[in-house]
This record gives sequence, C-alpha cells and structure tokens, in this order.
Amino acid sequence: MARTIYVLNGPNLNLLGTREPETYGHATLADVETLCKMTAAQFGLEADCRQSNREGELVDFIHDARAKQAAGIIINAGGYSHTSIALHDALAAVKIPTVEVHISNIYAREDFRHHSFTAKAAFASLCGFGIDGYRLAIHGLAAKIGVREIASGAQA
Ligand code: CA2
Repeated sequence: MARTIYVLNGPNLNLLGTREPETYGHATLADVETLCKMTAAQFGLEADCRQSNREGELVDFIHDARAKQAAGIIINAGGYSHTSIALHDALAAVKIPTVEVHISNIYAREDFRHHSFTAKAAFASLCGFGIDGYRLAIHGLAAKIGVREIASGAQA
C-alpha cells in the first residue's frame, strides 16, 4: 500500500502569511506544510509537500506522484486552478485520487475564480476553510482510499 501523499501548492502560495491576511490568514506555507505532515502522520501517511510558481513544474510534480505511486494528491493550484488545462490533463492522466483545496471561498470572490479546471480532475474540492482545508482534505482523502486514523493512545 502506497504511503505517500503529495501536497502541491501553486503560484504565489509561497507568500502566505506575508500579505493579504484578510483573505488568506496569517499562517505561512511552512505552517501549511507542517499541518499536512502532522495530519498525514495520523493516518500513517507521509506528506511530500511541494510548491512552485511555474505551471510546467507543477505538471512535473504530478507526474512524479505517479512515478512514486503516491496514494493521493492534495492540490491548491492557486491562480492556475482557473486557467490550466495542462494541470487538469496531468491530474486526469495519472488517475491518482485528488482533492482540490482553496484557502479562500472562491465562490464569494470574483467571477473569474468560480471555475476551476483542477476541480474537474479531482474527486472533491474544499474552499473557504482557511488552511484548515488542507487538514480536512487529508481526512477526506484517507477515507476515500480506505486508510484509517492510527489510534492516538489508550483512553482513560
Ligand atoms: O484561495 C486559494 O487558496 C486560492 O487558490 C489562492 C490563489 C487564488 O488565485 C485562487 O483564486 C484562490 C492565490 C494565491 C495567492 O496567495 C497569496 C498569499 C498571500 C499573499 C498574496 C497571495
């Protein structure tokens, strides 16, 4: 059973925590990655977290996920979500269970954010939960692929 999930973040998400806190909160990308690694570990999974500002590099990461037989992908493709047929095609090609995440509620924002190409290649999408969306996405992905949470210790 594959034990690695890929957590992919797209353009400008490296700026998290430095600007626009009213939209994206105060947490940094490092905080997101720590949250993902800790959440994945609760399921005995390892989160391989990557960020790129380049569309082609994100395509390469998706191909890497296939080559490494990743159990799942969590992706926030940032602005490319709304424009990138290439990312849609890569996700569709690798056939890895994928959850799309957006930190903000894209449906409460500008019309151009209401459509997502990556959503069409994902089995689920989450938006508007802030960075907690990544934690929720990992829980949903684990349920989808049949991975149970590891018991966290004896109950009193
Ligand atoms: O809400 C999300 O997670 C988005 O994917 C974020 C993208 C935006 O284009 C999508 O419509 C929704 C933008 C990421 C930019 O991140 C920044 C973070 C801090 C400061 C500036 C930009």
